[in-house]
Amino acid sequence: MPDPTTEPASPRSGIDPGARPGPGRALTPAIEVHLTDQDLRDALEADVYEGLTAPAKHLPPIYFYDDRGSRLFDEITRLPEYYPTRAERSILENHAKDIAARARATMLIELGAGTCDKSRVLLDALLAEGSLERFVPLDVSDSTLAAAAAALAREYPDVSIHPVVADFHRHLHLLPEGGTRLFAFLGGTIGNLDPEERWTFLADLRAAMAPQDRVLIGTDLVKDRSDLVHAYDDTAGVTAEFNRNVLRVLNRELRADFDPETFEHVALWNEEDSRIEMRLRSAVDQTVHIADLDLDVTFRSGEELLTEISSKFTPTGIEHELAAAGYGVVEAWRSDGDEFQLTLARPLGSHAPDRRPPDTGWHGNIGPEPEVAGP
Ligand code: AVJ
Repeated sequence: MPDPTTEPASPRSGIDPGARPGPGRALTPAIEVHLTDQDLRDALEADVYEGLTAPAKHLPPIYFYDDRGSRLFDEITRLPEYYPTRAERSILENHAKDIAARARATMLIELGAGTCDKSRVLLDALLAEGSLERFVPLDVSDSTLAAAAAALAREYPDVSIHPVVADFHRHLHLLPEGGTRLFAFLGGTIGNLDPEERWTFLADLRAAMAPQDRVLIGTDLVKDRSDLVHAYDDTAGVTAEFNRNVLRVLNRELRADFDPETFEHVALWNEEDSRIEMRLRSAVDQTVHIADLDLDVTFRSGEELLTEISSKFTPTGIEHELAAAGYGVVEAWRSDGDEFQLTLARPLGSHAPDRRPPDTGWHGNIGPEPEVAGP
């Protein structure tokens, strides 16, 4: 990996940064780019090669989200079975004022902002609090960000909108500094990370934070296992299509020849690691060719490909994991029925913790990848 401190930030839209829209002027915001199309392409090739040649096949969940995948995810958020989005939104709507009063942020930085849907609730509250000057949505997708930023610039003419195309695993130290920042990591996306990845992410963020900065994290909570499984295996089959969509993405981007219909959607609750796992199970013995990687991948009938983990947390676990990464909980808010939690945390101590994860995460030991071999 190149040293990120030497990576140039190139304004992609061609707008002179010196002529950026100030308060009261709603022009198309210039985008700060730390991640190029070539970086994304390199990562895709490396991730897919590594994941599909591993003994227990796996793919990172980020590749679900092309245009079709993003639309399917949007549909998921409206399914009767999928409670997390509604639960998080209800917390935001009920407590945005408290969050804003606690954070008093001049800058809201949203990690994995996507369409910036949820940002508006926080933006409104921080504006009402009278502190907000700037909004920095961060995402890996420049097209999504550009559209969202343009809309926000029109809706919030008094807020400086500063979209950043970057990867929150690598570029946290390159984000705008100064004032009082509120980092928001919503949607339960942190649940896609395993305990070690969470520790690394939290420690990186901690290292980038000033004492007055705060972070707001959305986490799905442990609950009845059948409610959990149904949220990831809906009767309309939308989540199944979303899961299989990653194969369509590989077909298009890497000239692979997956037949998505030969893979069954599997959602299971892994009790030991406290997470939902989505997998694709090959219904037949088959060999898939991935032309751009010059790679043949064989699947035995029944063999499973791990496509996503979605970790579920307990309030104490969240507190412990935050403490291990150098944070103290300021306040936590839960939705009705304790389905979901938003936690506001602050950096503790004068510097970041050791660059080494602790032995235990929010759920005990960091174990190896689960067995996903077929019968
Ligand atoms: C966007 C990662 C929070 O884990 O619940 C929804 C993605 N996957 N249904 C989640 C997802 C299947 C979602 N996150």
